[in-house]
Amino acid sequence: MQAAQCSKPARPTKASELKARPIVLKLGGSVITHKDVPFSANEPAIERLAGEIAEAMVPQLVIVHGGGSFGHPLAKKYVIKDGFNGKFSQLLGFSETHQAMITLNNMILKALIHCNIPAFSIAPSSTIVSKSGRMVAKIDERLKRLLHIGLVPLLYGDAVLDSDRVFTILSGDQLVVAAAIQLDAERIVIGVEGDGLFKSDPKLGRGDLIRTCTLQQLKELGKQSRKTSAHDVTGGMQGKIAELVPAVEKGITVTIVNACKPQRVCKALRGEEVIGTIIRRE
Ligand code: IP8
Repeated sequence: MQAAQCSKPARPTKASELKARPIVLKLGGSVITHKDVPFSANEPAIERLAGEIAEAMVPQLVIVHGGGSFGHPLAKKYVIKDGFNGKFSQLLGFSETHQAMITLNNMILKALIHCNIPAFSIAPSSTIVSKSGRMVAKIDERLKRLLHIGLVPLLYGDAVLDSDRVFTILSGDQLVVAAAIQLDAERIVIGVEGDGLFKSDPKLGRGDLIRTCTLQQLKELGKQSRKTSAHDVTGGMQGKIAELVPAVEKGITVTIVNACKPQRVCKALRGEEVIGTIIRRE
C-alpha cells in the first residue's frame, strides 16, 4: 500500500472531547473493495477515506466496514449465513471467510494508523455469538473503554458463532446500529457507492435522490426496495434500510453519502451540508 493521503494529522484528544457523543461510521464494502473482482481491495479509496477521517477530526468515532469482495464471495460459496451443514468443507469455508475479513481489516487498520488515527481493531467473532443471525447480547464493554481513552474502535462484518445455526454471517450494518444505540451515538454516517437513497432505482434511470427522509418514509422505502446486489449475502440496500430503522426510532440521525466521491464522508462526519440522504425520526 502506498503512502496515505493525509492532509492533517488527527489532533490529540482533549479531556473535554472524550465526553462528546460518538459518531458511528460505516465504510461500505463496495467502496473499499472492487466488488466484481474477488479479494481486490480499492487501495486508493481506502487511503483517501483514511485521510478524510483524519481531516474530519471527530472526537469520538467508531468505524465499521463491510465485506465487499473479500467476505461476500466466500460467504456465498460456502453458504455460511444459513449455518452449519455438517460438512468439513464448510468449516474450512467459515475459517476462510473470517480470514478474508481479517486481511481486509488489516489493510484498513494500516491506512488509518498511517493517517495518525489511533484505530484499534476488534474482531466481532471474538466477542459476539448471534442467535439466528441476530445480535442478542450487547457489544463488548471494551468498546466504551477504547472510546474513553481516545482510541477509535474498528469493527467489521464477520463470520460469527450462532447459538441456533452454529455459525452465520453478521453484517456490518447490524454492528453499526447496535454500537450506535448502545453508545448513545449522536449520528451514524453510512458511506456507500451511490449518492444516498433514491425514490426508485437509479440504475433503471428513474431515480431522484431523497435529500431528507423521515422514519415513516424510511419504512415505506424498505417495503419498496429490492435486494440490490447479487454478490451481497446480507441484503444490500434493502438489508441496510431494515437495519437502520431501530436507530432512527431511537432518535439517531443517519446520513447516507457517496463514499466514492471525495470529501463527502469528511463533510458528513463534520455535520456539514453534503449531497446525500439525511434520515431523521421526524
Ligand atoms: O458487508 C458482511 O458484512 P457487510 C461480512 O457489512 C461478510 O454486510 C463476512 C460477508
